Amino acid sequence: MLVIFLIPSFLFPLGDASLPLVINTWPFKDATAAAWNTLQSGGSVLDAVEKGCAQCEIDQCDGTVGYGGSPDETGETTLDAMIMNGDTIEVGAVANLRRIKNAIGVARAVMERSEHTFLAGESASVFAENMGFIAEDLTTDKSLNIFAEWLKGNCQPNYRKNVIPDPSKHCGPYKPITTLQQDNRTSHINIHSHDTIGMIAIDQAGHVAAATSTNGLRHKVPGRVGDSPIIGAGAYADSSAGAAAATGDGDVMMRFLPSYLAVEQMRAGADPTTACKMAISRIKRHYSEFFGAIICANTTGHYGAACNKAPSLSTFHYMVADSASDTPLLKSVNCF
Ligand code: SD4
Repeated sequence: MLVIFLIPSFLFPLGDASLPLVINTWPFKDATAAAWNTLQSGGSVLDAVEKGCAQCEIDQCDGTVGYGGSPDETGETTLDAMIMNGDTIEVGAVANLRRIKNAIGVARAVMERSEHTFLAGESASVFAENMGFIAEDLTTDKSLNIFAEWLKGNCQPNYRKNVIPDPSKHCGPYKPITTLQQDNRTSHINIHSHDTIGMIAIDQAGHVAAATSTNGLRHKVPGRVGDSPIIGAGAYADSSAGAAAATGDGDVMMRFLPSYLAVEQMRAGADPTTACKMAISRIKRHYSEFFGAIICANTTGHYGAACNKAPSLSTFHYMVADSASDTPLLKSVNCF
């Protein structure tokens, strides 16, 4: 039985520095434990982040990772995932993956069994099936129910604009209107409808890896890809600097490559908390109310996190396991 202790991060402005280290977004403690146990039993940092994210795919963490969550406009669940080796800067990513539950496993297969970096859509699923992943229906009673309720509520909320019929009142099919209206994007995203797992592992020798896995955004337009599988947006890892992983409104966040920015700030000497804050601040300049958070860790095992204070996010929770704790600890940071 895992015990979780809540420790406010202001008590440790730089975080504890203790390697090895596992850190992940949101209070997904079983994922942290899976990654930590993998490291403890001799697995690599890549194995650790893969196992950690895979645990969330099995557990359907908050319904926002793995099968049976976030049905799109047609009711289908599709998955995005990415894994990055900070030693070699190799990456494997999949987006809009259909029918395969183990998206992070497929991302790793893209990295290790092809010369490519990123596969998307139906063809990514065919690749996965050829690599031995089992094709299954990702729909569950829960996702069917979410979809049915959404249809009953006139397809609200949705992510359409500049179309007829008026998407704020009606379901599609939609057609474009000729004159584009002012973009007054209202975020339909909040702590309940939207999160993802982003994970970093660093071993004693300073090898760094990062990974993400998500089922994206509830009621997304089919084909939509979030920030999670985008290299430098959802996560980034470089064993000469550190790693970062982001969570939140991917449609906005991917425009700023926040994970890459944070890693480069750490390379330039910023401590992880400062690097995380700089990445959030960059987005805030343009989208003051965006929903999002980021975790950062450097190669000495210092870590931090930051989040944007938004109507639905005032405190961000994340998990840490390191040799000082030897068990997953729940951490929190106040958003700014
Ligand atoms: C996305 N950022 O698809 C991802 C997943 C998520 O919090 O929910 N992040 O936008």
